[in-house]
Amino acid sequence: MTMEYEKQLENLAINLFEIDAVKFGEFTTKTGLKTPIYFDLRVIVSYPIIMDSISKLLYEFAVKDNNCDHLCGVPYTALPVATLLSIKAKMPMLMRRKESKSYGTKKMIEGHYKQGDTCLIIEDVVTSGSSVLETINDLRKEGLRAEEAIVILDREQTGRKNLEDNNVKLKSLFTMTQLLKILVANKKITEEMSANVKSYLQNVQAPVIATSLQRTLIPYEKRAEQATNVIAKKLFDIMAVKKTNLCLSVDLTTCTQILNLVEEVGDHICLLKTHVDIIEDFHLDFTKKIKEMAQRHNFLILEDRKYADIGNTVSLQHTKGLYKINEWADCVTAHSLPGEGILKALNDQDNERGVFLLAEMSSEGNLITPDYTEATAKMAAKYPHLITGFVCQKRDTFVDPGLIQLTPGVQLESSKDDLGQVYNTPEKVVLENGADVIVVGRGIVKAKNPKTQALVYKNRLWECYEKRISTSK
Ligand code: 5IU
Repeated sequence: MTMEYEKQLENLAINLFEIDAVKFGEFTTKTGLKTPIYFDLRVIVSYPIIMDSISKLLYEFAVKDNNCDHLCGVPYTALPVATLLSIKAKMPMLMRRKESKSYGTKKMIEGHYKQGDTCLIIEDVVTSGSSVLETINDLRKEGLRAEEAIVILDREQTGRKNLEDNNVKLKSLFTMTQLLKILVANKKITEEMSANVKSYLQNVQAPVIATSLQRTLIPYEKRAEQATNVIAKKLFDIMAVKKTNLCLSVDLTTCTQILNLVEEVGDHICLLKTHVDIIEDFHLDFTKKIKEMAQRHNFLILEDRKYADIGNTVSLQHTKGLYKINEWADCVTAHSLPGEGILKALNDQDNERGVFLLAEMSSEGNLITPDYTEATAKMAAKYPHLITGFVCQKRDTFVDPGLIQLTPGVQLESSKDDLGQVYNTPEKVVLENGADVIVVGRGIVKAKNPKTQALVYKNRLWECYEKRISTSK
């Protein structure tokens, strides 16, 4: 860095002190903690010359040579700063809404962008990194890549680590240590005050934020120990023992076809997913046979029933009629749409059972919004003993390592079907999107040799998982 730059940085530190953007003394934080230092960078909007110097310094320091497609300020303080940088760097800006949306499909991110675009984050002060992560999570939900953040000041209280854990690199104009040094050298604060602030910051570290990325770096056998639902625990154990995260979606229409295929591939799967209502010659004897196979080959059974009615009806659908699903399925899928009643109906205390709640779908044009996904995760959190995990497409859906991400829409041969299904590769769903158990249907069922193909999927998916957990070592 040039002398000129250093000088400007020093001037900025002094200016921030003089306008009371940084204050020393005894303050009480929002959470009731006493602190000897307090930042309020919101006041900078009243000082256009300081705004100008902040944006010039940030531009020189981190924006000029950055190749991101967009930049986005964390609301609110950083918004005007981001605007100035966007104009200076001719880098298009995105805006994230802070308020929760009041109606359906209103977007959280404003501006024009496409999936896979990169976005640089601008923030004023980082303490734990949680505000930066909130903005990043919303951007990631929209398919944007946000892996770099620049801030005016890093308080050096775990923010950097929390961001790194979420695959975000942090650059700061000042660290707290640098800021204190400048202020002491310019006789704005005493040595004692500086030492006082440093010891405070060392003792009061911001909490480490549990993240959805961390969950995906933990091996299945460890996650089994953290599972509350018995079926999640069993499934994690089976995956670790059999070294497979493959779920076969056996969408065939006669009992014999299903039983023959499962006999062939049973050793390669951890979970068998059925649609019992598509079987033309269904009889309860079939469920006995499939259960016997599940025991022999050590896999669990998921009836992909996608319950979506009021609790009372779901309770009847689950226990009565032709299929008696509650008697043989280890777990079922359900929509969160009708509300909690559906979970109350499925909350069978007497048996070891689980529910995968639908938080997202793989099909083109489905109406699920990021808000719906978030509300689904919140609803699940109230039934920890019942919920095995989520059927979803993206890692950000949940944080708890004891839950399982079940992801359908995987095929090696094609990228979609004629009826709206969208396929991804094993690499994409496991490494990028955080899938734990991966559903493959026609990729295996319609293959010339399903047994060989099941092995191909099993090996490729497991390699992806091993690669994923190895990045944490
Ligand atoms: N399935 C999806 N996408 C979803 C949900 C379920 O494909 O979002 I929720 C089911 C449908 C089918 C299986 O039974 O997973 C995928 O089969 P194919 O791999 O043949 O597309």
